[in-house]
Amino acid sequence: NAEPKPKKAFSPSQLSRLESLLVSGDEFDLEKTDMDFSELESVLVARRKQELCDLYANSREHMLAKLERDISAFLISKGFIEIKSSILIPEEYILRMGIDKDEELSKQIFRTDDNMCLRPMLAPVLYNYLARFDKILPDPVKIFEIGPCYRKESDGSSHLEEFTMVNFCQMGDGSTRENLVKLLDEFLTYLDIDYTIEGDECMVYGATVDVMHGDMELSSAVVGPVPMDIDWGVSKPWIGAGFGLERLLKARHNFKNIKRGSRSEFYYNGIYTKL
Ligand code: ATP
Ligand code: 9VF
Ligand code: MG
Repeated sequence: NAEPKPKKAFSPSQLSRLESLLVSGDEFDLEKTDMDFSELESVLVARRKQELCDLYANSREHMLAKLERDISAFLISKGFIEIKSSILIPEEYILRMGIDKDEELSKQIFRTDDNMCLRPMLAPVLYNYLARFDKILPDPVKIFEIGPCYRKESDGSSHLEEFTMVNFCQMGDGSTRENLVKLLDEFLTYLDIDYTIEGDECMVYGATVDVMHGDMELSSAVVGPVPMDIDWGVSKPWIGAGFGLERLLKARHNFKNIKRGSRSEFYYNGIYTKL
């Protein structure tokens, strides 16, 4: 008739160590387990080492890089041409996107010297490509870019200061809300991620079509034209969407924190590497 062992509370540093080691597939509940710290730690360390060895033996692909390759392949197969532009952009592009000095997003910009900044979004250079390719390529013009973006952020588990965006857009024939929603569905079905669609408002574009995974925004998508198009030399209807790749990974792998799937010194494919 054994009494249940009283649960020993972990110290804050033990809890943080165990939380780093834990992945969503583990069965342990840190609130309820009666295992002691070193027993649990050694089980988790052994599992994580095994998983990293399996990765090394079998795939050797970084999940963020792999997701970028998969998204590129998907969009290229749908007729979008891949762009790689500079991460450093003129600060003036921020203003021209309608983001005034006193706006929240303006305060989030990492500025460098010479009136340049780290891009917080891909849209400005994509606008320039649309304007130039419209004189060269047949209609509709379909383009995309995937790459790092930077914003000063203060809150937690779904925001990174360095994240990866994909922005795809189509200008000209077929730029309807119906085609946008169809493309978003094909994209998320291809990635095998559940989603819902919500209407939202943002200061840059006005009305947006937001793609949600539970409470987390995966994407803001827009049906143009919008008034600022004229400042970018664009005068045809367009549709476009911007997704954060680390948020897609967080949704797909059920990560508690977005940093598990980000560029990181400490996590490799969601696995803590201080083992
Ligand atoms: P939020 O309101 O969640 O801060 P946002 O509406 O400011 O995001 P957008 O400008 O619409 O973000 O950017 C398009 C997409 O880029 C977002 O839907 C999200 O997936 C991703 N994203 C934006 N900011 C971040 C960030 N700091 N960290 C990770 N992903 C981000
Ligand atoms: C929607 C997310 C302005 C014609 C080059 C394409 C879009 C993407 C919104 C992004 C942003 N817009 N972070 O525009 O696809 O710009 O706020 Si275009
Ligand atoms: Mg948004």
